[in-house]
Amino acid sequence: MLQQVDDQGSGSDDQSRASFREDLQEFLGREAPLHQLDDLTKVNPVTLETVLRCLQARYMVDTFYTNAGCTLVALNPFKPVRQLYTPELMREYHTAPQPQRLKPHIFTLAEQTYRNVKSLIEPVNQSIVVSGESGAGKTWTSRCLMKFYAVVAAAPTSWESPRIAERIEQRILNSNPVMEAFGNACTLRNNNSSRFGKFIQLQLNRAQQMTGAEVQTYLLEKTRVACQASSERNFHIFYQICKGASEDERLQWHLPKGATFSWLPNPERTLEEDCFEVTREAMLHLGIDTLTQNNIFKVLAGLLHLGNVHFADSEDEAQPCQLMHDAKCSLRTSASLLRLREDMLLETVQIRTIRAGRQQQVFQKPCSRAECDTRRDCLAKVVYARLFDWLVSVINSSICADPDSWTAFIGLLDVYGFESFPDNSLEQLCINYANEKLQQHFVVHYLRAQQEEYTLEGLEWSFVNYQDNQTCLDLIEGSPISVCSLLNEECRLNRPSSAAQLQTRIESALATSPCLGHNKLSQEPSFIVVHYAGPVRYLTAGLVEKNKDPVPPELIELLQQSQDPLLTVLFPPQPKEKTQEEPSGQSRAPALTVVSKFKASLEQLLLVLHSTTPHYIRCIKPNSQGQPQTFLQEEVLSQLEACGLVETIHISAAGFPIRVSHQNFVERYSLLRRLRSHTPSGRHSLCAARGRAGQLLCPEEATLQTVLQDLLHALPALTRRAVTPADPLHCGKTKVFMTESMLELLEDGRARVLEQCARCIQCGWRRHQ
Ligand code: AD9
Ligand code: MG
Repeated sequence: MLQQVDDQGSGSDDQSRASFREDLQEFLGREAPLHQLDDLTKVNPVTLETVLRCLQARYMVDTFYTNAGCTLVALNPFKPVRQLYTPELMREYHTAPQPQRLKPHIFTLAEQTYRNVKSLIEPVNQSIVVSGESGAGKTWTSRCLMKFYAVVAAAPTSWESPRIAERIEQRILNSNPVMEAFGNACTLRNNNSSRFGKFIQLQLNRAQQMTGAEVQTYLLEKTRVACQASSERNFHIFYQICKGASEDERLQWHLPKGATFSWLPNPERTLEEDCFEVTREAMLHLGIDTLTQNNIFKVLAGLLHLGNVHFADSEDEAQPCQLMHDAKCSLRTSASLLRLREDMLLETVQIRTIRAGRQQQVFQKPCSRAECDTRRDCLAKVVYARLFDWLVSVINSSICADPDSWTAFIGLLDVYGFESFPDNSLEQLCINYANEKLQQHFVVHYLRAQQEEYTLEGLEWSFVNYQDNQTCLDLIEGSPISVCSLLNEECRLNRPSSAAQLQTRIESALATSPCLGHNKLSQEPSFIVVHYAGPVRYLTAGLVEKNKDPVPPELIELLQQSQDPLLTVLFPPQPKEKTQEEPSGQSRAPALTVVSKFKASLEQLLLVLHSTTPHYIRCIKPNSQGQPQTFLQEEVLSQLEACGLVETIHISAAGFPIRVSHQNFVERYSLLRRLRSHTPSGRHSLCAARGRAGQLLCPEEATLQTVLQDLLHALPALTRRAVTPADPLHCGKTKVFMTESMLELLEDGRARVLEQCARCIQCGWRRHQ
């Protein structure tokens, strides 16, 4: 867990934490008008308790957004707050000369991000990273951000796109219900939990209009199709088709009312996410016609019936397992819905084909009951995963803009939040690994990079301690030995090993890692990783198999023979695999494991994020029951500790988020000096910030120095408000650093000069444009 930053080091930490917790109750009980503090950098002193107290005070008066320096904290209201997300409010934030003067909101951050695209901030591409634990509000927030851009960045209506539903912004918004229907599910933590990661790039043209978007997804939790933890559900779409199908469709898809399916647990729970009509409507607008939709739902119904195909233990190992008494009908229905031959479907699940020896001789071996179950599940998972990927590609082809039609993008990242269940497996390991990577991006990009850059640029700066999660990442993905490398090694060696052996291997190979927790109490073989957000126990049983994620080739060959139009697209017939024709003795390259693929995709994502100017929203869950008006201090506290919010506030309070190269600075602001000729000259007093700039001017940059001196003289007359010491501007060795308020002043001044110049023909204003 994150250590509180204190000068005494960690020795006194436990003690101070205990007394802190004792004092907390009393402290929070006191009445204080803290709800009016919009920025946590203004609480005094900035400590966990003051921050917590401020957030609680605001939450209780229905104020859900608070600035925390460079981050925006979003508390989940757990109730509809309609007036907070109206198009009118969006426009208000969009048109405000200084949106940061309005109440903190995701729209302030969204607008700032939008303006950055066009301003001098380098690089132009922007990203908004929405983080927080499961159920904290990331998906909700990203959806609202998309709606904001759909309003403010909409291209003017033209005769070409008369209907609102056909407009690109609307199509982009329509991708949400479709992706959530197929990729979200009800879990113990969240009724609408994202079971995949999503990065959407909103593409903008030179006029800052949204011309398209592109979605990239990360590792769908496909095991959920065939296996759901108790009290959890399958993906929403399965419930939608069972509850929302018409009588006619029920007949076609063999989904009579009241039918029970093993893969459809807890159907009696009705959620607001069970809205089939919304999904269908959105699919239609994305170009997925009714015929194709029906095909998709028919295949899904086929999978549900496949889940009811159960096997009995075989008494004779040489004989295939028999179907359970009532499974014959399910098999027949499933085969007919998937348009497969019933006998082939059964045989492929029951009998394994083994190719061995130099000649790749083919042997057939009946599977045990457990193996039959695994093969059946695998069939469903591979169909669902390919269907999901196909949907994403269809969505992309419907919303993606021509590369020539856009010049910059705003990326929105919404991944599955940190998860810790009583039993965790490879899915949670990947989810939490992704969250560690994002936390590191934040730490590296914002906290460390900011401090290092100040040093390099020769700025005076007092350093703030922060929690670096590199040691945890080393444990998960480091080289040469880490949890991932050990799992991959087991897959490569393909040796039979028990869950207990795997636990021993992990614990002994990684014993020196401070992030490997002690696993004394657990009955089942497992290991503990101490994540930045808390310790998580991972069961070792099944980890290697899940990491291999083997798909027997016979299953794919079976699906390639389906007569179903959709399955034909998902499983096109392939030319004979090359390896089979290779000279005997040459082994094929080992298949990539799940963690290797996931690691590669995360690295790709981080490369993109690093190439953008990032903005951060931290979603916080005020209570784990999803209750409105309930702020559980201990629960919020652990989230604040986990994300290092206090350190962020410390750094932001003293930091200069805007940095511009000398050249860009001079190019953009040297025209401010012209103001002298337009204002009653000689009457400017030195601005309040002059002393600050004076200390920091770099002598070798004569032009820059002149520009700075001149414009600091000019600013008071230029701006509509006084320059104060809270608007510092520092000149480093290669860049100019400033606060957002200083940038605002400069931009304001620039706009006024251009305005004046536009009226003054003599000054040849065109030159400034
Ligand atoms: V997970 O990591 O995908 O499991 P998220 O995405 O962080 O999680 P989500 O956005 O799905 O959480 O929010 C959970 C629920 O909180 C939503 O279904 C809403 O019911 C509720 N929520 C979240 N934000 C808001 C809000 N701003 N206003 C009202 C909200 N309700
Ligand atoms: Mg989500």
